[in-house]
Order: sequence, then structure tokens, then C-alpha cells
Amino acid sequence: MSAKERFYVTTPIYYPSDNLHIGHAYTTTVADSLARWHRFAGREVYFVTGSDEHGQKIQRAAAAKGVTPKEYVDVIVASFKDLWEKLNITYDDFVRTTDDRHTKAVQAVFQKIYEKGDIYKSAYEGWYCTPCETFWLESRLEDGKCPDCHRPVEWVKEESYFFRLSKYADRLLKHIEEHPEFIQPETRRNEMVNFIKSGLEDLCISRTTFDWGIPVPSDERHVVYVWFDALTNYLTALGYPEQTELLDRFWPADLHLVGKEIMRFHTIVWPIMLMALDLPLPKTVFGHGWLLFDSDKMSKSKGNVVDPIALMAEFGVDPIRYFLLREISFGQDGNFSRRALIERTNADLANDLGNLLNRTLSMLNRYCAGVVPQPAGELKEIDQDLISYASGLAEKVDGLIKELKINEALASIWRLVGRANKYVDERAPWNLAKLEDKGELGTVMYNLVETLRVVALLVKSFIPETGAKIWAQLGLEGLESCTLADAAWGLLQPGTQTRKGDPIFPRIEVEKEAPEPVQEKQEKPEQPKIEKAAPAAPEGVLIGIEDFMKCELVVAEVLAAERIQGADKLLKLQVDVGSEKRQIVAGIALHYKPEELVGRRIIVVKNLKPAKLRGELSQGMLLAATAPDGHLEIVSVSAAIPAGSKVK
Ligand code: ME8
Repeated sequence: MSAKERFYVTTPIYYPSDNLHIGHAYTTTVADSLARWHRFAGREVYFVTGSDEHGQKIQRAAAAKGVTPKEYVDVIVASFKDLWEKLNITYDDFVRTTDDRHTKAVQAVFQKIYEKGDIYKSAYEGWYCTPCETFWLESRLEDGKCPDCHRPVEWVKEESYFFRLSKYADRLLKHIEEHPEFIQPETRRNEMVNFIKSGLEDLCISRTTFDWGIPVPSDERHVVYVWFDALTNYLTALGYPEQTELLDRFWPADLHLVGKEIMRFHTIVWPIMLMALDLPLPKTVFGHGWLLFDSDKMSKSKGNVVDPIALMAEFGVDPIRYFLLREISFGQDGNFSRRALIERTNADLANDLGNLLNRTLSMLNRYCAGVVPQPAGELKEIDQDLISYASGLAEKVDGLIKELKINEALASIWRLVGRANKYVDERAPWNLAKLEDKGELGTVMYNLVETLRVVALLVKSFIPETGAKIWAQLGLEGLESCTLADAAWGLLQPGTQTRKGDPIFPRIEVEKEAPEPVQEKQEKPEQPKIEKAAPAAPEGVLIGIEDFMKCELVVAEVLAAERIQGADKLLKLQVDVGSEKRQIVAGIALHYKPEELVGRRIIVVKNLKPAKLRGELSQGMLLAATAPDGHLEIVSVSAAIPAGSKVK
């Protein structure tokens, strides 16, 4: 039997100098989704994250609070773990650099490289950026400031140990050339190659002007430089310096996932440390882009960070996970905005996926008593089309995930969801249900439920709660033990009793453009103006006529209608409401072709606050009725009633 494939993935270990923000949640959500996917695909996975607790930055932050560094980090590290639990992160190990096992690993690494002759004692005199914990040559500064974070640097002069980076430059360049997958994406590889070619200086790897760090073996006046300390965590997690079974199984790492700003440490310093230790290099270091806020990098000092805990409390976990994974082209920078999050949730989760589940199970309840029927009869081309796309999808997603094309993997799953929604409209089960021979209805309903089963399996690594909810509504069990092979077409058992539940993603109504709410701002923002629409009045609650009269309903003639690019569900209508012309955006594109609407007299709520949908102004709302299976019809009157007529 061939050995199982393995996958060791890591995130950066974050600084507990402050609470984590959505940018940190991004890296960790990506790593978690990859780890979950590879486990699902039957691979042996090890997933490590942690906290980078030493260094001058933390020591100063603790002193400012009047507590010891350890007291300071203990509180913040607990909040990291709480965040990861809320975000459903399934790490196998969490390395704290204050763990004893880590001290042992760092001291062993230092000693081994020292004995090899690649560490020597000298004195450092030069610039240092404390927020980035980085030494800088004068020539690399920009306007005298740190070229990475643009904050002031400090002049440091102290006795230090140095690591002979320069000795390994050629070997590293050769490795990069021979292993194009080592540094990804390609733009980062080019940046790193240029950096190395511009000349590597030996690196200062100890400090003596403060003591919050791991002591250098046999010279305890020095503490190990925080990056030399932190990078070692990837070995600590496997039990280094012991020759453990974990180390044998999982080293070299398959993927170090990091933000692009710390690529130099991971693709130059870390590989050279490993070369000096005679250990193999990680297979891939991927430097992803930044999550920007108003096109600027989020950072505490700029006061523009978004708090993931507050977002999860408001929107739930899976909308946040989905947004991060789907919205941002992996490798590139992407913008975070509340508006984009709401639109993504509504379009992909509520409308596409949620609606497919809801309408399929409603129809199954109505036509088949909620029981999965036996497919019967010959397959039509439309059926074949759906089945063949769904059948090849698991393998396709696996390929995309292996290539780290995460947003494309999700897009390919959502193409199946889109196809299935279209399939409902094309195959119109409500018409098939009227036929005496129920064979074709059985085939169509089976195909829909089976599509949802496949979708639940394929999405569960990315949005785990959603996968589980769909699975439960389909009346299935044993999701945890399913593997990629279970996503093959046709494994759904006819006779399965489904259990329709509440909609899995209620739509979030957007009323107005609003400033983005942020975790912390120099000036407190006004109350966020994007509001969720008031929920529909519960059934049975009576309202007075004066409440109803507040609603100005009029007849409107549709003058023109068109699709909105990039929004499958929306149509943009130009209507005449008697007194004026208005634009209305309505989510009816799956039910009406634009040309079917022109000339119709529809009913609109004229005094609804204007809203923007996909950047298009909507000045009113049309009335429509939706059947439980999702079939939708617009309310309209004949041409005898002119535009502008009141409706009561
Ligand atoms: O650098 N967009 O820790 P750190 C995307 N301790 N990702 C972001 C982000 C943003 N706006 N902001 C942060 C350190 N990140 C070191 C690491 S590893 C041996 C030591 C993510 O707390 C991204 O992964 O500053 C980035 O590289 C990391 O957080 C920086 O976290």
C-alpha cells in the first residue's frame, strides 16, 4: 500500500501585542480551509499556528500597562485561542514561544549553527524598527523611516551575535531557481530574487539591551533575536530537537502561509537557517496579499482595523469565512468592506445556495412527502449536463486547492449551485408533478437533492457549519467520516427522508450606503448607516389602517428593463409612476426576461427609502408573490389602469 499523502501547513505566529483583526483571521481561515480539505481528501494533515511572544515590542507594551510581559501576553494569547475557536479553526498545535519546548528548540538551533561556525560574535550599530522587529541598513530606509511600515526607526548599538547569511546566498538562489514552487506567487519570487541579488548582509541574531527573550546558550547576557526565535516554531511543533515521529512524518513543511510583508524572513532567513542545520527546505512559502480597508493596509496605529469577533456576532461565522475565501483573489490584495460582505452573503449564500436548498426541499415535501425518489426514465440533455458537471467537480476542486486557487475552487462549486437553480427553472418540477407518470419528476428531484449532497460535501471544508446544516436537512448522517470519494455522483439513497428546516442564510437587506464600522478609530464614527431591514411583522400581529396607509402603493408602467452585469439575480427597470420616472432594481432576473416586462403595469412601493444594489440606485420596490418552491410572479394590473393610480 502506498504511503498516505501528507500536508503540513502553518500560519505565521502572530504578535500578542494587541488583539487580532480580520487580516489575521484571513490567513488562518485560509490555512484552516486547506487543512480541512486535505483531511477530507484522505491526506495526513498537520496544521500549526501560535503566538510570537518575545521581543522589544511586547516588552514595551507590557511596561506601558504596568504588568510583566508574561502577564501581558497570557491575556492576549487567550483571546487568540478564543477567536480561533469562534472561527471554527481546527489547528493541531498552537506554539507559544514562551513554551519550554520552544526554548529548547531555539537554543538547540542556535547551538548547532554556532558549532558549525555560521554564528560569530561582533557588535551591531545601525537602525532598528521595533514595530517590525527588523534591522535596517541606512541605504534601505525611505525618508529615514522603516520601508515596510513607514514608522520611525531607532539607532541601536550593542554587542551581538551574527548569522552568516551571506555565505548561503548562492545556494539559496540556486534552490529558488530549481524549485519554482518554493516561493509563490511568482511576483514575490521575483522580489525575493532581486533582494538576494542586491547583496545579503550577515544578520544580527541577538540583543543585549533588553531581556524579554530566550537566552543565548552559554552567553545569557544575550537574548535570541525575535525572528530567529519565532521562525523556529515550525520545528518546535514537530518536537525538534528530538528526532520524533512527527518530525519524520511532516518535515519538510508543505506550506508556510504568510502575508507578503514577512516573505523576506520566510524565504531568505528561514531557509538559510535550515541549510545551516542540514534540514530540507519547506516545499512552498506562499505570500498572500493584504486585506485593505479603503485601499490602505489595516493597522492598529492607523485605527482602521476590523474586528472579526464583532463581525461574526453580527453575521455568523460562515459568511465571514466565505467572504474571505471567495472575495479575495488568493495572492493579491483585496478590499474589505461591510457592503461587499453583505452583498456576497446575499448573492452567493442566501440567494444561490440557501434558496436552492429551500426550494428543493419545499418541492420534495410537496410532491414526494419529503422522501428522495428513485430516479426513473431516460435522462434528457439538461439532466446529463448537470450530472456530468457535478460528477467531475470533486476532482476539479481538489486540483484547484492543490494549486492554492482557493477563490476559483469556490467559484467552481458555485457554478454547480447556479446550474442547479437554473435546472429547477428549466425542468419546472411543478409541471412534472401534474403528469400522471411521476418518473420524470423523480429523476429531477433526485438530481436536485443529489446535487445538494455533493455541494454540502464540497463546501464543508470552507464553511463547515453550512455543510453540516445542509447535510442535516437532507436527512443524512456521518458527515465527519465522509471523504472525497463520497462526493461521487449517485451515492444518495432513494428513500432517504429529508428534514427541511429554516432557511440557512436569511437575506440581509441593505438600506443605505454607510461608513464602514471599524474596531477603533481616532474619531468615533457615527452609528453605522447600513441597517438590516426591520424583520417582517410576525404572522398574526395586527396593524392599524394608519400603519398600512403609510405605505404609498401605486401602479407603475415598465418602460425599459435590463440585466445588471455581474449580478445574475437582478434586473434594472425604468418605470413611470405617473408623476415621474424612476429606476427600480429587483431580484427577479431568474424569473423574468427583461423583454417580458416592458409595457407591464406593476405595483410599486413608491415611498420606500432609496437603496443601492450592486452600485445601482433603486427608488422603490415592486410587489411579487413567491410560491414555497421559489416560483415567483410579479403583481400586475391590466392596461386599463394608468400609471400613477393609487393601490389600496
Ligand atoms: O509578523 N491582510 O506577526 P503579526 C492580510 N510575529 N493578512 C494580514 C493583515 C492584513 N491586513 N494583517 C496581518 C508577525 N495579516 C510575526 C510573524 S512568523 C514566524 C512570525 C496576517 O502579528 C498576515 O499573515 O504582525 C501577516 O503576515 C501576519 O498577519 C502578521 O502578523
